[in-house]
Amino acid sequence: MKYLFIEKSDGIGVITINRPDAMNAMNLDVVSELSITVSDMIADKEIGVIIITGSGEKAFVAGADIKAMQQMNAEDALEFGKTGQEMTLVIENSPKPVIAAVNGFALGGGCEISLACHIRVASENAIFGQPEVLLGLIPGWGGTQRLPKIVGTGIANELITTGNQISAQEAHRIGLVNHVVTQTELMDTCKEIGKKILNNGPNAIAKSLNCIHESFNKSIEDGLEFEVKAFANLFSTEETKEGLSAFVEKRKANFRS
Ligand code: CO8
Repeated sequence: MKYLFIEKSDGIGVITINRPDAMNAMNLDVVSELSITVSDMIADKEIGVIIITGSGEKAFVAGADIKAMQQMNAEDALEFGKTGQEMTLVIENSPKPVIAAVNGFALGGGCEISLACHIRVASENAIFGQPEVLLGLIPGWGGTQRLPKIVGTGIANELITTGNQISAQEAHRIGLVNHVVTQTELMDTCKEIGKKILNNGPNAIAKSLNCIHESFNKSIEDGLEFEVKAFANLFSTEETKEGLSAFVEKRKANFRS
């Protein structure tokens, strides 16, 4: 991969977006590489958790590539927008938790990549924002759809229409990120979360994420029905038998050998 560093160890895959001369901004090539790499990690039996971060100490991803967009017509923009949206769906629909390790600017498309991740952890210097309106644009990789679900409509309305950039602490206050840590602690914190997840049943994790995701599309009755079917289905898996037996036998469950 030209724009990504890929590292796999102890069940955790780390994808580092590396385009240092452009603050890790995403052109079509970077978008495609990220989609392919997340898909590969989803298919990789050795990987149970995925972390996405940016290289360097200044930027997670400073957005979609503005210089590339300056050259686009409406048709190009539709393709760029759709390809980016597909990338966010690959991340969001991953049955393996995807953690955003936000190490600096997460603006526009960069913020939107983090929104598609299941868990966001920020370093103290991280800055979040949807500044598209400053460019005469709107968020095009899911910002108008996912941000209100995460922080509420009123806050999303203000962030998107003002284009305000907010600190990691403010992002934490409004529930946009789960934790704020120093930059040196960032990757270890994400890996610690990843290790805790890896102790648990992979089917149960995947079904939990799926049920949470479906809660946005269903009435409470339909969502509960979806949940209880997923719950019951687990009882025919070896994983659930192992988890329940391990408790009764007073031993640690072994889900991943
Ligand atoms: N695209 C392209 N190049 C970028 C981008 C970007 N998003 N961000 C930074 N760069 C480049 C700069 O142009 C500069 O390059 P050069 O040295 O060749 O001039 C280099 O990175 C370093 O940047 P700065 O000198 O500006 O660094 P600063 O530390 O002064 O500032 C900032 C850092 C604050 C991050 C600043 O670069 C900035 O404001 N960047 C733009 C942020 C932004 O507006 N992002 C949103 C873009 S729009 C978007 O993401 C839409 C997503 C949906 C797409 C849907 C498709 C249809």
